[in-house]
Amino acid sequence: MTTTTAWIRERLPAKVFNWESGNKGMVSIAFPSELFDVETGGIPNILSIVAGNLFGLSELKNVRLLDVEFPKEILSTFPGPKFGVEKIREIMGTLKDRRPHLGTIIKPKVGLNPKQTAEVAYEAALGGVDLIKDDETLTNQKFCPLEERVANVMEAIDKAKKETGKNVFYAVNVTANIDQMMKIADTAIEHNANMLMVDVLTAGFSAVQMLTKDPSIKVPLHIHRTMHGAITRNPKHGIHMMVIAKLVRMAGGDQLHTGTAAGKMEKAVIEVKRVNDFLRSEWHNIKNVLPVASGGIHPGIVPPNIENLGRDLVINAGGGIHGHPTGTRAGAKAMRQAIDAYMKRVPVQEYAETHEELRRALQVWKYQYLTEE
Ligand code: CAP
Ligand code: MG
Repeated sequence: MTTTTAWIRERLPAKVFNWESGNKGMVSIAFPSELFDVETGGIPNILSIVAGNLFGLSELKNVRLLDVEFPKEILSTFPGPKFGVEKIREIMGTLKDRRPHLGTIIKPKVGLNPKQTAEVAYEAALGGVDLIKDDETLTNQKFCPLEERVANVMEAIDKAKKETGKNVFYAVNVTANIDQMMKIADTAIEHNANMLMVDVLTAGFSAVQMLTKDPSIKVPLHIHRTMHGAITRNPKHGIHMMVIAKLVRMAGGDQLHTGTAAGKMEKAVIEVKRVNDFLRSEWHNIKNVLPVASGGIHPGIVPPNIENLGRDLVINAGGGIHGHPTGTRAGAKAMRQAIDAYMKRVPVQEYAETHEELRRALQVWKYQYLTEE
């Protein structure tokens, strides 16, 4: 090409430094750090470079980005989580027993008004959940304006705390157009929101980083990965969840959906474990992240999820709580009882004999043995 220069030819090309032709064409590529603009371009620039046009090249029948490794000087420019697992456990008072946290998604996903949402939240809080979250599709719709919703739900959580003495997080979904997001996040914080949620793949990694970097945001960030299936699901083509997990950790997510060991969503349990182990591991002084298992979970499949995915985990249930025959509060209690049964190493069916809510739940949702595979 006539327009290129000696400097460009010398300094900028990426280099293949390992090619396992036998191994399905596993290739390792080194990109010179000069290629990146981490200060302003950040994660969007990184993705455009390492995960950009190659997926559309007709020469490549299939290509999958399995992992990325960053040098310290690039990682040190990213904020990382403000809280991490230990601080979140400290707030919830679970540092000692280290049981999994129980989360619930307000269901139905959309359609409830702020008052109705708060009533469901109140019941879930009295049932013993640690986290209540908006669903990924609920933001600031007219039938449930965010400002009113946050005010009502935080009031309900405070009322429940007077009865139980227990803290409960409410992850408010502030996913929005980027020029609106900070204003919406500030509104939520003004109404005492104690956690914010972002749909990272639809809003963008830099949206998460913007919230992390803002000194007025002093609450943990719950990261939902809706749309990830379009990118992560095909084992031959796309981007592995490990890449998304690393970028979310760099951008400052404190909790991240990573999949289940038993549930309704497509999964490769070994891969979910690997991603969870990374999120909880030491990584260049970047705080760790609490993985979230979610999707079709009910009390009958709590044991295989904890057994496979560990105790530093949020077990999240929407239908598995609000679908309980005697309502949300009983649904939450049944999930807590299933977690307690596991922590005490008692089979849930046996534990159900002396715990009514769990017994009713197991009549609706079948118990599943510890390991699926
Ligand atoms: C689960 C959920 C979550 C999924 C996301 C849903 O509800 O609220 O968004 O778990 O999947 O809308 O389906 P249920 P993942 O508990 O009622 O199934 O965590 O795999 O990203
Ligand atoms: Mg959802």
